[in-house]
Amino acid sequence: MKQFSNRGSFLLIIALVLLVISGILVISSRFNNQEAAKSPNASSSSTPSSSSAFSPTPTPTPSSTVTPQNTVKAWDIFQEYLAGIKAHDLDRMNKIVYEKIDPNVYCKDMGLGKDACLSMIWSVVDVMSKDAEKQKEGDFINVSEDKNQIIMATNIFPDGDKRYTKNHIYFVKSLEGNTLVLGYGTSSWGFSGDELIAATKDSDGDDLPDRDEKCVYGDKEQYNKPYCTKTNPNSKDTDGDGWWDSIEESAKTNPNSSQSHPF
Ligand SMILES: [Ca+2]
Ligand SMILES: [Ca+2]
Ligand SMILES: [Ca+2]
Repeated sequence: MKQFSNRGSFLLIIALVLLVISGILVISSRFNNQEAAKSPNASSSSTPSSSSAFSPTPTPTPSSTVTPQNTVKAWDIFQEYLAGIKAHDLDRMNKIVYEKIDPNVYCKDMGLGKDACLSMIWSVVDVMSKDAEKQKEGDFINVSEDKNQIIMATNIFPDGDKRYTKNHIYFVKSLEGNTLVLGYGTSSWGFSGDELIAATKDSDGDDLPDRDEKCVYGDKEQYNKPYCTKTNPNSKDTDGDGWWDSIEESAKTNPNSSQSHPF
């Protein structure tokens, strides 16, 4: 899964490993960058408090909400995913993630055998899950869903010394109607006020800041640039294939090509 944390270098490290691990990590790579500064520890983000939530951007209005095709809530699926990690049960985890992990091929390029590969995978994913386990369903108040995908996100909230954080969980729905975890991540910013508002403005509500879509950044966002998506900041689905820009970016499909999509 993904884990992202600050958009600083620290996450980059974690994200790289995690990305390898699964689609969940994918999300993190995107979220990681918006902060300029040092990287906080990915697992150090505090649980958001709705009472202290600071939302510099309007809460996205859920777009075309539909009844999920299966009766299991997305949040419960995410908890099952975390339980699979906690139990170090790869089969259990793979049943509900978008990007399956096969330890026989996953670490091939690293020259690791199956056992060493699994050990590496769990060591990385455990860090993410420990942070994710602290999250509360009620904090993910920004929910967008349609027939293909679900985005759950918290508001942006103060998180330590001059830092602001937002947590995100992405899901995609398979052709069979199963909801799969695409990624979990944390975005952090090391600045506030007008700079934070400008950096996090999301005109189309696809959970990608305008700046990431337009690839135009402020002075304190030097780490963002590798994550620019070159997508339309006024359309959740730039290529019109039914999959939102942020989902495609996390799933590693091309948000600018209707021929490329998760399913
Ligand atoms: Ca956007
Ligand atoms: Ca967009
Ligand atoms: Ca699309």
